[in-house]
Amino acid sequence: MTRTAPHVFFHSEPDSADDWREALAPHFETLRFSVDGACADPASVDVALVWKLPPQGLDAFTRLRAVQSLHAGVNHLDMRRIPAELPIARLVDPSLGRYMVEYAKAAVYRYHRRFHEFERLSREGVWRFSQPTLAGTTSIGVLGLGVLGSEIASALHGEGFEVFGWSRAPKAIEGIRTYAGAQGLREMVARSRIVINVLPLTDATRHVLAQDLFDCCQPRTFLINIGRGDHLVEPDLLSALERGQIEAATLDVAAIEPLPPDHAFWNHPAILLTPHVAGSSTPALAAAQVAENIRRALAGKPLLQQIDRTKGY
Ligand code: NDP
Ligand code: OXD
Repeated sequence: MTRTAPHVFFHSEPDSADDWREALAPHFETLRFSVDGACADPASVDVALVWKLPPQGLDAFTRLRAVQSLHAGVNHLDMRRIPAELPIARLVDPSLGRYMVEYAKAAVYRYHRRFHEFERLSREGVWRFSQPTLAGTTSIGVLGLGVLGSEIASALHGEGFEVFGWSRAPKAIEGIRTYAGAQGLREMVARSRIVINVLPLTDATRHVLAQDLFDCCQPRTFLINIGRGDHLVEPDLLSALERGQIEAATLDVAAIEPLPPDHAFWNHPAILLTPHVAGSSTPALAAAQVAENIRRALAGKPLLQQIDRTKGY
C-alpha cells in the first residue's frame, strides 16, 4: 500500500477500464482513475495507461511522468507524439508467457503430429496410417528471444524438439542453438522445419517474413506467426504456399485486424487463422507491474519493462 494519490488516465479500445480500475485499486490507498473524455483535470495526470494514444495526444497532460502500454507490443504507440524524455513501459504479466507457450505448443504439435493433414483427410473420408516421429526429429526456429520468445524456445526444448533461436544481439540459452544478424537468420531457417515468429514490430523487423527468407527455408516449412501481422508480406506467403516452400501456416496476427472479409487467407486450405489470441494479459495479474510502475514514475525511477526508444521495443 502507498500513501500517495496518483492520478492515472486510461484510454484503450480493447481493454476494460472497469477491470483495470478494480485491479489497481487494492494497490493504493487512493487512486484517481480517469477515463478518456471524463478526465476533468488533465494537468494533474501522472501516468497514461494506453493501447493507442488518445486522438488528442498527450499535450494536455502537462505533468505526465510515464506512458504504460496495456500490451506487450508497443508498435501501436505513435512514438513521434510522445515527448522524448517520457519513459514508456510495456506490459508483460505472468500469464502472458504461459498463454504464448501453450499456443506455440498447440500449433507446433498440430504440425508435428500432422493433425493439419488428418483434419483434411477426415473431411475427405480417408483413413490412412502414417508413422509418427519423435519430437527430436522436428527442428524449430524461433525469431525473437525476448521475454516471450525465450520462454517459448525453452518450453519447446523441454518437450524434446530441436530448437534454434534468433535475436538482435547474440544470446546464450541452455539447450538452444542461437543465431544473430541477417546471415544468422538465413542459416537458422534453413535448419528449421517449423519457424515461429515472436518478434516485436519495428522498422528493422517489418516484413522480415518475406519471399527472400522463404527462399532460404527448407521445402515444406511450417510457419507460425504470433508476432505482428506486419512482419509478414502476405502475398509472399500465398506464393510460397503455392510453390510448396511453405507447407502450412498458423497466423494469429494480420496486417489488418480484424482480417477483411474478402481476404485471401480466409478459407485457404493451408492457413489456420486465430484472432490475435495467442497471449493476453489479465488485469488482475498485470496490476502489480502497473502499480509498481506508477510508484516508480512518481519517484522518477526506471520502469519495469521500460522500452528502449532507439530500438523501438
Ligand atoms: P522482448 O522485447 O522481450 O524481446 C524481443 C526479442 O526480439 C529480443 O530477443 C530481441 O533481440 C529480438 N529482436 C528485436 N529486434 C530484432 C531484430 N531487428 N533482429 C533480431 N532480433 C530482434 O519482447 P517479447 O518477447 O516480450 O514480445 C515479443 C512480441 O510478441 C511483442 O512485441 C508482440 O509483438 C508479440 N506479442 C504477441 C501476442 C499475441 O497475442 N499474438 C501477445 C504478446 C506479445 P535482443 O534480445 O537482442 O534485444
Ligand atoms: C500483444 C498483447 O502485444 O496482447 O499482442 O499484449
